[in-house]
Amino acid sequence: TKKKPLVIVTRKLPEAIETRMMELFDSRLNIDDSPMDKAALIEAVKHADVLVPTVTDRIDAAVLAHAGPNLRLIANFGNGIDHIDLQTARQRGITVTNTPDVLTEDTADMTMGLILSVSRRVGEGERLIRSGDWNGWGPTLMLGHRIWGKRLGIVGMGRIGRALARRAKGFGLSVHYHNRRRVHPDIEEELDATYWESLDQMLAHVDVVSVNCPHTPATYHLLSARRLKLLQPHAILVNTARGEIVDETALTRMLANQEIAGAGLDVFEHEPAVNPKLIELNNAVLLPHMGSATIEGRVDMGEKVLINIKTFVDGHTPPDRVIEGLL
Ligand code: 8YV
Repeated sequence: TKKKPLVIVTRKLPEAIETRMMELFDSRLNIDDSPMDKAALIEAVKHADVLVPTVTDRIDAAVLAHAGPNLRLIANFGNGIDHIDLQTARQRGITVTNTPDVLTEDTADMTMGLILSVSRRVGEGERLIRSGDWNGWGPTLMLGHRIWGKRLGIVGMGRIGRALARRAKGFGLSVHYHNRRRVHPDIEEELDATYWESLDQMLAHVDVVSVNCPHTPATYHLLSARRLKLLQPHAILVNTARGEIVDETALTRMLANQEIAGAGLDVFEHEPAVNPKLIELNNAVLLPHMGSATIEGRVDMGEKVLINIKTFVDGHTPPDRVIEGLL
């Protein structure tokens, strides 16, 4: 029989996935979930046939320079692959896969949760009770803004953007979007979504902005200081995509000066570091990158990883091969 491929997994995955991983492959798991430093990553790419990284592993050209001849597949546990240098991987003949679809709905849920939390001051209300200072109901206590009847502008109408649009419609928001390409008219109609070719114009028009595009060189600081200034003072911004898409320093300044009303952030420019000024702000709801963090979703992601590896080592094109030019 053929020798099983050596699969190195950088983080601890759900138990059911690890069990299957051990059955199928010669798997090296990360039992205590201690993060791999650069030296450990380099060791891993030297020896593995398949590497399973996560968003916390920076697989850049410097790491890939040490890739051994056996490394043929990087099967990412997660959808975003901005932490992997795709060009270098391609040049070295390494296939990259991700885990789309299975985290779409969970991430859209969390995005909706952030929109509600910011506009209805969920974090502030929680803090008031926990501080012990709550004196009881009052007619002007903790007033937020209603979201029904407001305009939502989605930046990036891919899978998560569309799942968010469906939810937003149910909450009575009107849906606007900006995307590199206009989506199919049937989808636009189904989602009741209005296309804005100009991101600038959409930003000036909406009450809520949600960032749902991938982080690529083209979207780095897409929401720049200049663009953020186009937002209306009552607008709120939520980001469940990647911190790098928004100029965090400019956003923080605008929140502090109340130039926009609030922000809900699940992702940050320099994770796990969070701008200390953001932490002091009451009008920011901050979450530790948990947009897709459901028990079910993590298992689904793991199953996707298993299928991608299995298909690849059996000699076929894995279902979730990342195609560089498409991003
Ligand atoms: C994952 C994410 O938890 O999939 C993504 O792009 O940001 C998260 O849903 C993370 O990537 C795991 O690697």
